[in-house]
Amino acid sequence: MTVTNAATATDASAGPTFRGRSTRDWQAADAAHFLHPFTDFKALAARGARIVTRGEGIYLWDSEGHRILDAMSGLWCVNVGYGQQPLIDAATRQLQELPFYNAFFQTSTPPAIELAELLAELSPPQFQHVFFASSGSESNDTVVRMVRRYWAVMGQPQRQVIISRWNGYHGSTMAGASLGGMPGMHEQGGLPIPGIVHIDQPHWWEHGRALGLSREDFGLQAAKWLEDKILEIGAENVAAFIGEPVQGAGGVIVPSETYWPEVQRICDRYGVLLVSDEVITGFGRTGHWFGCERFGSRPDLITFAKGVTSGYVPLGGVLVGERVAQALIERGGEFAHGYTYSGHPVACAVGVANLGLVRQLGLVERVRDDTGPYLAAIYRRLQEHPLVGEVQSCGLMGALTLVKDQATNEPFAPEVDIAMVCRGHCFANGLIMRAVGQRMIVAPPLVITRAQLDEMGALILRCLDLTLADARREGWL
Ligand code: PXG
Repeated sequence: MTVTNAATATDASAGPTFRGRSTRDWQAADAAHFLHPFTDFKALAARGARIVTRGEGIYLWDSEGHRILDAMSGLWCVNVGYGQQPLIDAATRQLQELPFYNAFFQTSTPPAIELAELLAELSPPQFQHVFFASSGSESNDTVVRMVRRYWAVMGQPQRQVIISRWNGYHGSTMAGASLGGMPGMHEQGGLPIPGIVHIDQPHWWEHGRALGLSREDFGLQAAKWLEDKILEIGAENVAAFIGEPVQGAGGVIVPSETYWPEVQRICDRYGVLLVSDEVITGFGRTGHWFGCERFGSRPDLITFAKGVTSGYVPLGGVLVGERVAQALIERGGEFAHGYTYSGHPVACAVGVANLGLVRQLGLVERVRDDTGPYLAAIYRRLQEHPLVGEVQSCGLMGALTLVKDQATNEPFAPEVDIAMVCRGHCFANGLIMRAVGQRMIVAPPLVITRAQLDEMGALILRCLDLTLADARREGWL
């Protein structure tokens, strides 16, 4: 399949139209008025955005009629795939019955209550309460407010500092971007805000190999960086540690098995709250309801968003473990925090329908026992490709690192953005895959079948071949 770059089409008016407008027309209006997230506005305006018009299952269609296999589930969120009727029905019914009411004025709505009840049932046993927001970023702002409030209520108000990791991602608000460890984000806006410090990530390929450590020993070493930081700051000043069980936006960094149990031990030892940011790893992505269950930690708080509604409508929140919840309930008085849309009835109704469908289809077990191991096997085969260095997968998240020399794992020269070249081929061949640094990553919808995983694997292989041909032609090898 070939994709026309509509920005270069000579006679776009003769091409297909969507809602009466040509692709060129949609692109012009987009460039004139829509500032896209994480985008170089000028470069996109010159190129023209791809206009995505429809979705069904794991596939998308653009305004030119091309079918695209969405191996990123939208943006790590469309876990049940596109076009699921139970979610559409739940939203429609709720929009008709009660599209909005707030939860501030001593009021509640049935969908918010039902979803809170369901989340308590599906999450690890220490979670009986939830605070709702509308996105992962907002939820992490709630985390910062809540852990500091907890320590104030507990008579230790000096416990303010939150420790997180470089190359972690926790959102784009002031607190979210500060918790995140993306230097490019910190540079824009004077971040991080006070009281947030970072340690290195548990990325063996990046940090452990050079130290000459086995993966297991490196996991312990990476956890030790947390202990060192707690001791440096003084445990009496540390409120919490936050991390993603598997770093998503950072490039699907799967930690060693030794990492999270040791992090748990350290948090326990110093009384530090543990926050598991499960915006990506929640609701089945790792083959477990929550990534913390896969990796053996017992967090005090869990951040969630994305997969709770499969992205059909915005919803996020914080699962609050009983240690924190009981302190806030029994001793906290009013918690001066909340959003207009905390517990939004339409979003919560879709959440209930979505999690019900995940359960009904047995998607968590399917990822754990069937499609997750199947993806791992496909990735093991891709490792034979000459461009591929490290391969990692966990449930339905996968990453391959592109290298110049497979024998030595030598990376490409910094000026060669090899992953972006590969991503370009994916784009042109009807596959959506993300490029992060030198890594190519996937996180397909949890409804993907074995046959569709084969189709995805074949497309990835074709795009790797095309990238290799480019590298040979351009003399990058
Ligand atoms: N925490 C984690 C772990 C995330 O992955 C957020 C918080 C923030 O969620 P909201 O809903 O505020 O975006 C995220 C979001 C990417 C990419 O390029 C990843 C995310 C968002 C946008 C892009 O991989 N993750």
